[in-house]
Amino acid sequence: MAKPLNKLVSCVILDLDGTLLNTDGIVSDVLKAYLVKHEKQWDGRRAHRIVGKTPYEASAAVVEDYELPISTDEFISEITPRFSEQWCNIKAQPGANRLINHLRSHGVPMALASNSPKMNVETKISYHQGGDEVTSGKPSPEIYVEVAKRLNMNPSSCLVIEDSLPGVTAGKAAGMEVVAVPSLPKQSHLFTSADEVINSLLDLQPEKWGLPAFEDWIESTLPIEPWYIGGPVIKGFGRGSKVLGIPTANLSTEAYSAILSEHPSGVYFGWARLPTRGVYKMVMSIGWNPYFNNSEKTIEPWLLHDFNEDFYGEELRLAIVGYIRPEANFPSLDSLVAKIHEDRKIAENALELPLYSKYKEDPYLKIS
Ligand code: ADP
Ligand code: RBF
Ligand code: MG
Repeated sequence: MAKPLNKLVSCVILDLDGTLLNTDGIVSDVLKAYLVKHEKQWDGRRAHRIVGKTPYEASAAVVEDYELPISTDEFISEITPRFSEQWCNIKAQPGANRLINHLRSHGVPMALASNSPKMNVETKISYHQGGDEVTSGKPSPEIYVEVAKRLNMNPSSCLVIEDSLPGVTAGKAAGMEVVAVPSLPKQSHLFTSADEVINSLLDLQPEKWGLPAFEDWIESTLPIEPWYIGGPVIKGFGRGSKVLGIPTANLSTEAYSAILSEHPSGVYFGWARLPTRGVYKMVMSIGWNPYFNNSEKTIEPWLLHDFNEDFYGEELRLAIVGYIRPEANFPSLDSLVAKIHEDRKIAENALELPLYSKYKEDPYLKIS
């Protein structure tokens, strides 16, 4: 069956918290610390109860979920100063600045639609915005209807980008096209009402909606600001990746939870260094390996070299310089393996380009 074409749009409305801004980490850090005061423990599995809600609704949910012996208003007055201290540490989601610059440079009208008016002010992003003047938060379509009015656009000409379920519901109820970018892991199956679900803003294809395509992909790769991780090679799942001809020298994710939460799961490439052996091309997956449905994130670099032996315990350093694709599920192990070999070719070729090859000399790979 041919995939139906998406509706063509002429403007984009972006959710702020969780979509353009990586707020989840700060929210969970603040709540984790605060709950200790009440001798309660933060439960990451309940994070979905607060995502996409107004500050008041989210607070009410926390008071209820953790059976706190205070009112929602008391909770808000205690938690607000703790959040205010942290707002300065909020980072943009990967791809957020790229998307905004792309839309702006092509003159695509855009707007923000946040549930949290305070954050709009403090982040000083000067676009059209709603949130401060609507009476009901998402999932009510009100905020999206209001923003479309201010943009002078028909709702059907608007593309909404949202990370939360209430936000997606609001966008659809407003009669808009909606792309979901779930900010919490393993939630994509819940977003059935969205017109498309993507893993991160890096995967957005504006041309699917009649908007200008990104022009920064180079030979099936997306250059990124390099990031670095390293540590001793640990035992993985022992699934016989080696038997498949795809050995992956796993790194521990423990020391890197902060840096990993800043980067979307997916297939990346770059340079790998083993101190006694040298620097090698590398292609890797970071994430939950949807085909195996792991419950933990793994870091699995495949060094593109024949070693003829194991090197468990050796210190491995990675400079990650480009992105290839999101992790995917596959109908068979054969098709997963074929895709990984395709990734290998893409990485091997790309790493010859000066843009990427220069990082072979990166100081991080030289320090002993
Ligand atoms: P595990 O499940 O323990 O990660 P794998 O089957 O993925 O086992 O094999 C990975 C191990 O193979 C690495 O830890 C490393 O010691 C070794 N190895 C040999 N050649 C390579 C290579 N080219 N890339 C990555 N690891 C390799
Ligand atoms: N696992 C997945 O479930 N989905 C993927 O899309 C995926 N892509 C990968 C890409 C590369 C370059 C590598 C090295 C691994 C990838 N894996 C993926 C991880 C794979 O499932 C894991 O290494 C297994 O242990 C292989 O048997
Ligand atoms: Mg491995």
